[in-house]
Amino acid sequence: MTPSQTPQPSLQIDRYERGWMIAAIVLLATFALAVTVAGAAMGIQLPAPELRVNPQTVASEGPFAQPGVRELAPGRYEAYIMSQTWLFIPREIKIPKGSEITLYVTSKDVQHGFKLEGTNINMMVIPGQVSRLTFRAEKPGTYNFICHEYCGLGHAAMFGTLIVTE
Ligand SMILES: [Cu+2]
Repeated sequence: MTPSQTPQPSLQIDRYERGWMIAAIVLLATFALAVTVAGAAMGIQLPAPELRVNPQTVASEGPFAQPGVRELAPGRYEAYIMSQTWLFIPREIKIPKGSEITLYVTSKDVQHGFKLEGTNINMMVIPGQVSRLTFRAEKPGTYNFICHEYCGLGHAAMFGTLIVTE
């Protein structure tokens, strides 16, 4: 018998190892399913980098030169929000209940964050990039948006308010 003809033992996997391998595969499949359901059925979106801007000129040219809310159509709004140490411009946004607002946020200095409290609107604000998410205002009320990325001494005071009116 030459070495190549030696019968190969079949692959033996320990019972516990097999169990953990199956558990890991089931877990991955569950996560993939959860992400698919969240994206397709529950409208959960990833904050996408919308476009690139020059942080040195973003405050003086383009849509962020006049930050604020614009009405695109009845019930459809967009807001351009400028983040800088340590405030959001504009500080207050007002939209009626039932409308939809697309938020475009950028920073002209350091990295900030944007979280709309009580909702799943949460994104990083990175100089040179514009982050975008869409919020549907279903419940009237006052929602604060806060910076959640430590940006210096005044970070704790960096917030604004989105008011959903009746
Ligand atoms: Cu901050």
